[in-house]
Amino acid sequence: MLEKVNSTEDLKNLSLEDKKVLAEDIRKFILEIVSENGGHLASNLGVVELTIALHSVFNVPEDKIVWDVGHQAYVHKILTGRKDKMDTLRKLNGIAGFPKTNESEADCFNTGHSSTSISAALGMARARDIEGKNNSVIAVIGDGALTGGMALEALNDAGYSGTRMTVILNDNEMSISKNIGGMNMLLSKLRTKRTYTKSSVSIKNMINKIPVVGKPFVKIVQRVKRSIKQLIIPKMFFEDIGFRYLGPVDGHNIEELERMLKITKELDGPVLLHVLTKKGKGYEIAEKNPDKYHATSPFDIETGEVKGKKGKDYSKVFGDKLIKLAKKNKNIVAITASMKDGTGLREFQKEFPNRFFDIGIAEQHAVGLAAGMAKEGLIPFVPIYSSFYQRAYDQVIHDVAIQNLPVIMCVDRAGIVGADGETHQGEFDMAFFRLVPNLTIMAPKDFKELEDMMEYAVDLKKPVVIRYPRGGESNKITFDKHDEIKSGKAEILKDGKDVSIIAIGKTVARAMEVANMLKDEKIDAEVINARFLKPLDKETAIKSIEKTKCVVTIEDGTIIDGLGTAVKELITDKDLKDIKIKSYAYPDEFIKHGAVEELEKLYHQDSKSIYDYIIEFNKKQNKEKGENLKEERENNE
Ligand SMILES: Cc1ncc(C[n+]2csc(CCOP(=O)(O)OP(=O)(O)O)c2C)c(N)n1
Repeated sequence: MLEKVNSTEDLKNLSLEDKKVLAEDIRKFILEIVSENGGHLASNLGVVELTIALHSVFNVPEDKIVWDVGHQAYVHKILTGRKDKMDTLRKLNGIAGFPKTNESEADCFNTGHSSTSISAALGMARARDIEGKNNSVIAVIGDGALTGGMALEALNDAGYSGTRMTVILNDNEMSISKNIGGMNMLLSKLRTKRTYTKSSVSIKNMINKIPVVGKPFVKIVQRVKRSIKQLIIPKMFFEDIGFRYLGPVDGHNIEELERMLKITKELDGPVLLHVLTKKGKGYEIAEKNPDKYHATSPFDIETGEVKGKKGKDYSKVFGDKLIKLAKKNKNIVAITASMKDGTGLREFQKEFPNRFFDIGIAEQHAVGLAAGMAKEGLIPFVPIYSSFYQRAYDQVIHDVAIQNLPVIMCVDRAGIVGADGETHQGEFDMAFFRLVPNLTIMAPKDFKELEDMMEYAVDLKKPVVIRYPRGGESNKITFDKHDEIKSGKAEILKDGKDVSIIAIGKTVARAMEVANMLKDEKIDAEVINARFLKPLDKETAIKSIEKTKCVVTIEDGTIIDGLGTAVKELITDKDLKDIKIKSYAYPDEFIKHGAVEELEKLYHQDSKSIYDYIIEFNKKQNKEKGENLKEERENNE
């Protein structure tokens, strides 16, 4: 059936039975693609029928479908003309893992971060009304994403505004792991609404049968009736804030879904359609472990086993070390914004259930909460991915830094992360944290240094940022030397006289690699592991730069306002003369998706590019030196 469907027009011509066959074909197809390329599996398997129904009832691009997070948009991509390119999913220059307006006009809005869809959809609906158009606007949001503050802000506005739009709540009871929080409690009541409605009817009947003796009793009965209704028909939450609530509907029943979607199309004002789906639907291994197959590396379809050995990574090292620290210090607590697996906290939760807080997809709240805890004497560790720390920027400044509170902000997935692309690349954290007063910012060169930095951070009793990359240590360079971490002190890993290479975090290994390559060319590089972006070890940097007169900085982040900028500022501030400086960092643009190694080459951040530059520079310098000598000799003659 999938062969016959190349567009949403083809889909609309299918019978219900054909659509059911199509759903199974799509599942197989997604399984094949994701098992090869890696990607978001369970969420996509869960929305196959929903997406078929949406495209059967609505017409894109006139109608707008905004996918929250956008990780579940593979089915939408398959149905909107990208089927034949799906084998390039998440690859360099291939189909992106998230909606992209520049990829297809069917993608009406870029997403990647959670909880943005209702705001964007409401914006589109208001634009439609002002422009006098008539199209439908739909936000598809998961129950996990609904825990994000921005989604709740948007519901608040949309409900009150009365604007015609539909919010489809795709409720699978899961965020990446089990969903949590008060909103989840409300949804679990709604999920069983039919039974509640039945009991509501019988209770009403019962109350009506009570013989009424006098007016006061009638009033009491009425009040009781109202409060029982509130209690047993929880849909009232959405209705009370201005939405028409429909559902819950079986999200794997295409016929039922289409029927309900047609109703939403006809209704005026904001509608919330509650759809119940199963994450991983149709692939038993993922159904049983939806968290493991939320996002996955390539895997074997038969066994579900992830292909290629996955070694230890920074998140695991972080989680293990945190347990050790927490055993020694009872004030240490951990907070996650719905990412306990990604950030390595699963074991910590088991070990210290009372000192672990999964607070939903709510990065702002995570940091605000940490600030409150720190104020009262706790030491909160808050691991959040670099790109999601963007959400909590004001909380870092307003709640943590101004009050100089000892919150330890661990920036996981810092730097280029690869296949998830521009919304997920962690290229900005050094830049946006560097300008915040009171922050100490560090990045470790390897696992051991991450552990040392965590210990140092606990002792410091001030706000600290520790950034570390996705994945593991360099497999080319290992470090034996680990100087004690001292405030604002860099570490000289190799003495040299020809060029100073100053690097931070993951790129320190690259600096060593380049230095080793340069040895063969008789170029003697000094390698400095900066360790601290802030405070920068100015003394060590100046001493080295004055010796070599040539400095190369390397960092895994944007060119603006990172290590390179800090060293340039130093050279200008100290008025160091005749210094040549070259900074390796990512350009002032959003970095697209592709494998990390490919992107490093593409943006000339790999060892070979740095090596080539230094060789070229050295040649030029030698030539200039030669010419200067020649000139001197001629002048003397
Ligand atoms: C701001 C932000 N924080 C964290 C994430 C990581 N993340 C991606 S999907 C997801 C869970 C989403 O759950 P839900 O909305 O219920 O969708 P489902 O996958 O269950 O369909 C999380 C936490 C993100 N994309 N954006």
